[in-house]
Amino acid sequence: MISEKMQNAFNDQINKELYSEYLYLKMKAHFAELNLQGFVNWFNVQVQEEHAHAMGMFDYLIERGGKVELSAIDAPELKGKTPLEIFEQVLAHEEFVTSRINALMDVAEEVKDRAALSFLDWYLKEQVEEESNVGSVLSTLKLIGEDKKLLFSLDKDLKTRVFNAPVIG
Ligand code: OFO
Repeated sequence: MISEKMQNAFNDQINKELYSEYLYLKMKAHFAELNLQGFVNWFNVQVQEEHAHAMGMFDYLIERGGKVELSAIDAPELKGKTPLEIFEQVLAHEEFVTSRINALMDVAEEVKDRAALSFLDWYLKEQVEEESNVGSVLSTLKLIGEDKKLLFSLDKDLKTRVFNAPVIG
């Protein structure tokens, strides 16, 4: 049986993953307004990934005999309008999520929950990949600057991203 402290930490992270899904949905809608369909696709994949991250923890908590507690999801806010500003926000958000996964692992260590530690290892690796993916789009956006032709070419590239349902844990 999972400890109450570990259970609460997982429930808190489920909320954060669902917030991530919500934030990326907001960004998807923003790019739909700009009619940048490749960006829309990129965020659509991101939304599905975040949902999978939340559900991975949701199912794990149940498997461990814990209780899922769903709390209110904050309304997401955009901190800018341009693709560059949006991706700066995405990177900052992913760095925040990485810090929360680390904090969750700290709790697992504290309560000596080795099973949870091993489960969370997948999330830690996923965060490295997430930060790297986002960082790569951000670097391209910095190179593009104000060049609209290059922006449309990036938009075309982002259209090719596909969602592969992750095998978590
Ligand atoms: Fe769940 O990885 Fe992004 O936030």
